[in-house]
Amino acid sequence: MLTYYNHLHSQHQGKLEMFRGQLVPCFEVPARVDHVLAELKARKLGAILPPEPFDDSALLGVHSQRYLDFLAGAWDEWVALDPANAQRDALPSVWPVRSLRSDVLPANFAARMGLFSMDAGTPLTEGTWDAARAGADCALSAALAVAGGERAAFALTRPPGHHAGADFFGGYCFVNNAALAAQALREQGLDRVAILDIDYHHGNGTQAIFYERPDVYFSSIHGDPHTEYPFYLGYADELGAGAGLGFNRNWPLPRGTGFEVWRATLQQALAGIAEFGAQALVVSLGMDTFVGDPISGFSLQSADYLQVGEDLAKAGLPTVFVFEGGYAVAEVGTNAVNVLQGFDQAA
Ligand code: OKP
Ligand code: ZN
Repeated sequence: MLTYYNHLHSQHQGKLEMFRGQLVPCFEVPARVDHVLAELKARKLGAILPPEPFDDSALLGVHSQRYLDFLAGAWDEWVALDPANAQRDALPSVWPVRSLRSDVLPANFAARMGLFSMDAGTPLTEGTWDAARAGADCALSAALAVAGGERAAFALTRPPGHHAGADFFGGYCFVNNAALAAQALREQGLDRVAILDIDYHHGNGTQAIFYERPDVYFSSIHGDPHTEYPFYLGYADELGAGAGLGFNRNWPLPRGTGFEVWRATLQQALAGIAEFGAQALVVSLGMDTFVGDPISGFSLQSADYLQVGEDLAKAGLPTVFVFEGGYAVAEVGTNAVNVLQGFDQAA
């Protein structure tokens, strides 16, 4: 397994997120990726490389120009409001819900924070853009490696990406790395690309980006959005729209779901991907399905992840793994690398 490691990931280090009326310490911390990196090295899973640099235009296949411009300049705008802001992260507090306009770009910074976001749990920090931008390079590098003949590659990066849409951040995500990888595979000449999202949370951003497209099939197994974040997307009746109808599948499962049911669902999702005729697979690899995850509700055990990797390998597709969630920090390295090792060991 070839790994592209985001050496700038720790530039994004949120302090506090809004939760039940309080600001609480962020769950999405740099140590998550540090543990995965350490475990990859300990098990000698393969080369660990810095990403190739890609031009900013590579992000435009997935994100809007005005959103990327906002992200790139947001920190400086935030500090310009008040020099004391340099000591605290930026969080949104107002949003254009139904009946309010999102076509107008307000001059007010708080108004634009809300326009380009979906929750108050995703702090934007001094280094957020640099970290997220380098993460995009990792995802694109992994996709190009796989398009060039590698069996698999892993984009080891944070912040995660699958909640980020074409023009919004949220759910700890800013740049949609999995979507960038899928789009890059398409541009490398693969006609049919599948994204399998196995993070505990529905990949609403990825789904939305490809919802009307028949060339990128999106399938997600996740906690039922009736009770779990992101709440407003991820239901089983979301099958795609327009030309994309039939190319989106959601597999919501109740809190408490264990490996037996989860794995049977994985087999169904993989059957759909096979039927689609995918030529390459992008896996949004969230490790928050783990029983010990502090913000999630499934009960997979560490050893189960070896089996997950093996099951993914049986799809027989060139595969890009993109790191997403997983907040049981002490175990996230073991669990993530179990998936990758299970994949590598399956012939
Ligand atoms: C990101 B990814 C916990 C609130 C959780 C957002 C969850 C984002 C998960 N106090 N809110 O999919 O792992
Ligand atoms: Zn998650």
